[in-house]
Amino acid sequence: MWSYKKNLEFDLPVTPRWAYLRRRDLMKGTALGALAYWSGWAFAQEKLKFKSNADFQKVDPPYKVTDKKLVLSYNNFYEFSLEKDEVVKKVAGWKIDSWKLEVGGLVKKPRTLNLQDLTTAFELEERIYRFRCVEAWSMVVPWIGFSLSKLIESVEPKPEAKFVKFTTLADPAKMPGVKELSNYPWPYTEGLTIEEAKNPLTLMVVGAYGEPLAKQNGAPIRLIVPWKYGFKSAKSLVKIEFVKEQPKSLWQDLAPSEYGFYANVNPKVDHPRWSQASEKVIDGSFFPKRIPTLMYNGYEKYVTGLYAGLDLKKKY
Ligand SMILES: Nc1nc2c(c(=O)[nH]1)N[C@H]1C(S)=C(S)[C@@H](COP(=O)(O)O)O[C@H]1N2
Ligand SMILES: [Mo]
Repeated sequence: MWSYKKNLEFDLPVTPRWAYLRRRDLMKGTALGALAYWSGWAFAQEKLKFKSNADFQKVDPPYKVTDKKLVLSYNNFYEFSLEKDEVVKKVAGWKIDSWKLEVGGLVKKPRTLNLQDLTTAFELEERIYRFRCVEAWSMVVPWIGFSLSKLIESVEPKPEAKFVKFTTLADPAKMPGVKELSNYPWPYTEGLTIEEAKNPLTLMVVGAYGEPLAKQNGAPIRLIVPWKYGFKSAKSLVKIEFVKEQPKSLWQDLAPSEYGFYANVNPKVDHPRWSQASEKVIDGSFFPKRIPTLMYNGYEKYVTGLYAGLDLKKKY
């Protein structure tokens, strides 16, 4: 048995390396692009004094980066299919090239980002995050994106803005799940408090594994909130709105007894139908390992300040 405690000694269960990527150069695949990529990487590492990735790879299973092939083929994306292995096939004919992300609501400077803006308007970084689905499985993924806080700053929320509502695409013509699951309250929506949205861990993701985000992972842009159950990390966003009241998500609407607004990873509070005390590591094996689940998915020290008044034995 490996010792779990040992892992907690790592300063960050997040990324040991944050890289500031110049994606356009990188995507061109030029030598210069590669140089910018790697020098940016080294620079960030030095500045932030994180542990090198080589060390990181030696630690026990929960921190091993998940094989890219698994992240690309084991997906929850109900707009396409309820079957995890079907999503990758069903996104094949779906086109995302005329994408628009609208940012508005209670803000002074609403804006609309087109596909190119998504990867150029803000500095991109790579972060390796643990990812824990409410279904009690987990992965570790090297995402590329920008801090949502930067986008929030740029639109200047009004003081009345207390929550952020995220809306994702629901196109019945291109997304078979939207048509088939006709009792679902589409579109898929999610919400955060404005403090959660501004937390430095909250990422707007446009890539993974050094490449643009795959459609099955929520291209061209998705949310990643690593201390919450995976369903909060909405894929293929078309709208971000600043609102006064707590927004109701698709899952709260569909199954309020099972899915709350906060949905913070919490090993002490079970799902009504299964335990949340441990999780299956998605490693491609027939009998995957189970590891203990950590409070806030291991990101406790970054987020506890957000939940000072909450009783952690209760479901939210
Ligand atoms: N629009 C949308 N976003 C979504 C979902 C979905 O069905 N539709 N599933 C959620 C759930 S339950 C999980 S676990 C993650 C899965 O992300 P991945 O397939 O990239 O691992 O996406 C989340 N975001
Ligand atoms: Mo999930």
